[in-house]
Amino acid sequence: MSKLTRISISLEEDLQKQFDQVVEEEGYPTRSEAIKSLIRQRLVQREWIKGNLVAGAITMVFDHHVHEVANKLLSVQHDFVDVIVSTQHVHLDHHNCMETIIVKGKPRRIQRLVSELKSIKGLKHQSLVMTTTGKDIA
Ligand code: NI
Repeated sequence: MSKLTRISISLEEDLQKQFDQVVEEEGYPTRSEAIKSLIRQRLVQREWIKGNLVAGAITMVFDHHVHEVANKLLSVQHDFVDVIVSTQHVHLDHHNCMETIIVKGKPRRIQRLVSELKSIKGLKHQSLVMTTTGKDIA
C-alpha cells in the first residue's frame, strides 16, 4: 500500500449534506472511505469501458422444467470456455435453479456471453456484476 496523502475538496453545502447521508446510510466508517470506494467504482467502470482485462459474475435464475433452458445454457457456456472460470449450479427448490458463472477476460467477449445467455427463453432473471481483476486498482 502506498503512503497516504491528504486532499481537500470544496462542495456545495447541499451536495455535502447528500454525500454525508450516503456515508451514513451505506455504513462507511468515514467520508474518506466513502470517497475511496467511489473512486474505485469509477476506476472499475473505466476498465470495462477501455477494454482492459476484467472479471465478473453472471447470475441466472430459471425453472429447469421449462423446455430446453438448461441444455441451452450449457451449450452457450461451451462456446465461451475462453472467459468462463467456473460455473456453480444451485437447486433453489423443486422448480427453480440458480446458476452463477464467474468470468475473466475482455469486456466485449463477456458482454457477448451475457447477451447470448439473455436470448435464451425461460430465464426468470439475469444479472452481471462487473468487477475487476484487482491488478490495476490501488
Ligand atoms: Ni437445478
